[in-house]
Amino acid sequence: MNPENINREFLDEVLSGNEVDSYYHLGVSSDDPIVAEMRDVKAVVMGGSGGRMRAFAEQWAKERDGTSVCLPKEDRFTVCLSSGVLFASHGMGTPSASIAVQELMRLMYFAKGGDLRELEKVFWVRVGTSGGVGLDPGSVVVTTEALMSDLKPYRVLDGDKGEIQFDPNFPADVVHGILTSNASKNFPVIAGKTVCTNEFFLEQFRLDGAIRLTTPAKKIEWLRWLDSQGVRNIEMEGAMLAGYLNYWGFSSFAMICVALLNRLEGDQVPYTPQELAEFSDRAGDVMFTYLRTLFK
Ligand code: R2B
Ligand code: URA
Repeated sequence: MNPENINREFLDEVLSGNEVDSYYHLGVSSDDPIVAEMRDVKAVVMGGSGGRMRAFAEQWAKERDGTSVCLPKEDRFTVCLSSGVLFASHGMGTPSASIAVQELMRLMYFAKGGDLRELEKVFWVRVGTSGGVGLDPGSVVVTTEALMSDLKPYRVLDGDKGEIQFDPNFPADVVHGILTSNASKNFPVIAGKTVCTNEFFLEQFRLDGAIRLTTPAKKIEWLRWLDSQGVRNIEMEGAMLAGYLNYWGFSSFAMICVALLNRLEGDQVPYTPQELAEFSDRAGDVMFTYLRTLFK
């Protein structure tokens, strides 16, 4: 961990009981009894949709002969504690997901009593959907590096003083572990770079938005450039996720996304809810296969 990058000025006041931390968007506070039950959490699994996270938590509880308890306030995010794993939704896009990730990091710091050796053992993973770059729909991508649409790392504005940049890398040993534990799946599971955009239509060079700022030729040029740089898929949260987890110095985290379509062939996501669920389940399947190896 990087203790110098952890906001201990605030977080240690909470630990010592001088302050109560309200994880406002998660709907829980540091003095809530359920937080004490999170002491043994080994993994935080995140995904965009609350319904999917709740279903994952129930699936995990059943598999582990345990129970799943979800926090009562679900109007922003759904968070369920299930047999040593926290399943949490983060909504769509970096602004939403950054709130979930920061509150979950604070929550884990408190739940682990500020013990950095215990905190470091927590495995973080985002399971999601994406647009593939030159991939067959249904392929699963394990991200090696997540960059913004200009292939530069995640940045936040520093007022009028420029930008602050974050580390875009995902730990290579975890990527390797996910690939090897999933070697016998009957669909492709590959490693590659991921582009993380701030917009589903404009920054992903779609031709089917209400607003269109690109042309078919410019879109293909951007996608071919991504392809030539080793980018395999496009989504909307990964660069921030890698950046924030690297900032605190976590060493075990990943992003696993199914490609719903090949962007070189189109922009629309034309599937029925059932087909979509089947594709999304593949990312969950890959995640659970790896998660089980951590609970052996
Ligand atoms: C993938 O899919 C969502 C947009 O449809 C977004 O949250 C993402 O990263
Ligand atoms: N999610 C994205 O961000 N882009 C896609 O094309 C599909 C899912």
